[in-house]
Amino acid sequence: MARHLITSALPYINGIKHLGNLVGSQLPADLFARYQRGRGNEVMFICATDEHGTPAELAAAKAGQDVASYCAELHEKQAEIAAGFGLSFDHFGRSSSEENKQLTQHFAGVLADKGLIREVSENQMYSNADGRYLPDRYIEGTCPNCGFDSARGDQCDNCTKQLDPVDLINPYSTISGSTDLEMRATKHLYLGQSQMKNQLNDWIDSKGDWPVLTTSIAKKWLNDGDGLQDRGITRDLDWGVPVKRGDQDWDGMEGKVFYVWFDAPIEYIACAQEWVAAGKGTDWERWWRTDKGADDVTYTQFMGKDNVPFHTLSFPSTILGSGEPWKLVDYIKSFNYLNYDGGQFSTSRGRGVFQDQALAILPADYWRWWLLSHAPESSDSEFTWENFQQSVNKDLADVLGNFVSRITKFCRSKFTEAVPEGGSFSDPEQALIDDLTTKVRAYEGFMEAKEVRKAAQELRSIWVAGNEYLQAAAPWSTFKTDPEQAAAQVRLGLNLIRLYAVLSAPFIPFTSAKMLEAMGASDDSWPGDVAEALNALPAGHAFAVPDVLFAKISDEQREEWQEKFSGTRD
Ligand code: B3M
Ligand code: ZN
Repeated sequence: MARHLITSALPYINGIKHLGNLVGSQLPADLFARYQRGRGNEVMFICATDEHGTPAELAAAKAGQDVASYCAELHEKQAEIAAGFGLSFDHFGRSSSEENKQLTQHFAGVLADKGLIREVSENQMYSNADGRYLPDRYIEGTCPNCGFDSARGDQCDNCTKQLDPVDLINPYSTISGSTDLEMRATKHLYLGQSQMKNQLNDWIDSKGDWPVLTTSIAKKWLNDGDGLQDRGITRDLDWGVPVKRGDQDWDGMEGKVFYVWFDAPIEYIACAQEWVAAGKGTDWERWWRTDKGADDVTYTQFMGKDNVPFHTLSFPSTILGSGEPWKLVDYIKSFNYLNYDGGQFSTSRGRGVFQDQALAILPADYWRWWLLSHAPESSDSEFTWENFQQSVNKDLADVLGNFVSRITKFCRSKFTEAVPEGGSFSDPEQALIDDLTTKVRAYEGFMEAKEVRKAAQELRSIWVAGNEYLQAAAPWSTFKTDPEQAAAQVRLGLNLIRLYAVLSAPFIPFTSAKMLEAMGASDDSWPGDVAEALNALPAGHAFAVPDVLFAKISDEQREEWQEKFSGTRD
């Protein structure tokens, strides 16, 4: 049994996310986790809310709440929505946990001992109007790299370059809008990423199978210009992990906290400790410590492209630099952006569909299927209501839903609500089994390779093959002349429903469970031999006709939603 550690990028705590955030990390990670569990492998699937830094402080201030209670509330909300989408985390933790605080301080201490953290006296942007320093998102301006005019103090969302507030051209405070800023001397800690450059470069070169999107971004920041820069890992903020060297105070660092991007990836590890503390497991080290059994773990990370520099350069600097036997990531799957109906999703302008709104209008599987089958892998992709309607109506309602309803209803009307007996398989059935065998093996290949769109296409073609078989075999005609043969055809059809439920579970888990339940199938094991899997429900096995699995989206609904989500969030 293989062991898979799987992490999704940690969603910021600052509000309910839109669908782009879902498809960029959590959903494909869930697909992979469900697939690996389905294959009988052992999985640890981790996610958490990313609760520190300026995003949290700014959002809490806007909501008029103190940061801690804002985070606690939003964590619960995000957890509820994640459950609504069927995200099967083994634990959904919080980066503000005690575990993460201690582990972050531990790493800082070890890195300092190794000479990888240095103290820097520097000038930081201070806002006279706001009476405070302006780190990260408290400041915006023009990107010195690409000219984008609302680059943030810590990163440009347009070109992904990691920035420092002092790099910005024409900077202004995002609190007050004030441009009355001045440089003030303060002391900060820097992570010596530049010393790690060769090691990181060799490591990334050894990952020939990684998506080009991942390696190209990593290589760009490793080699462009002056090469990899050291990063400031402390901030003049109140909210965050207090700067300490292990459990020792750090001279001159009183009142400062670690930068959110220093502690957030460490939460991947701390979350496994939280999983133990929550009584869900007993041994987190066998997932994370190579000296405690994690050397045979395969670790896969999922994230949007803007998160790649932090996962290919910064976090590995922490892990490798510590010299301790922590598990390093084996594969980084990154995604482009999902756009919305001719523009970008916009949280601030309420443009696009937010996760809670999506669940309020349609069941999770409709969204899961569309999002995954249109995952922005090789380029950005776009959500349009027309495309969504078409995909739901065709793939889910016409192809899969219709297959299930037709065969179960036909059996009930001509036989009984039990798998019919008699007849035998001949050439068309064998041809279908051969075809499905090829397709199932291809599907597995795409799933192993984390090729999300290709896997969806292959799954759809598996559904189509069953439909085409049924159309050609036409048991409703056969029944009139040869009821025995019709019985064999229907028996195969009913078994296909069970097989489809098993294969489709990673994409549409809720529907898959309904299908298995209707078929009275207790065996949901992954198909080895397809012919054998199509004999799992023997003659006489009772089933029930399920309710409609997928309702079609009407033109009126589509228009209504198009209008509703065009601009303002209520
Ligand atoms: N919270 C950024 C984001 O949500 C950040 C990811 C952290 S992963 C350790 O896109
Ligand atoms: Zn830029």
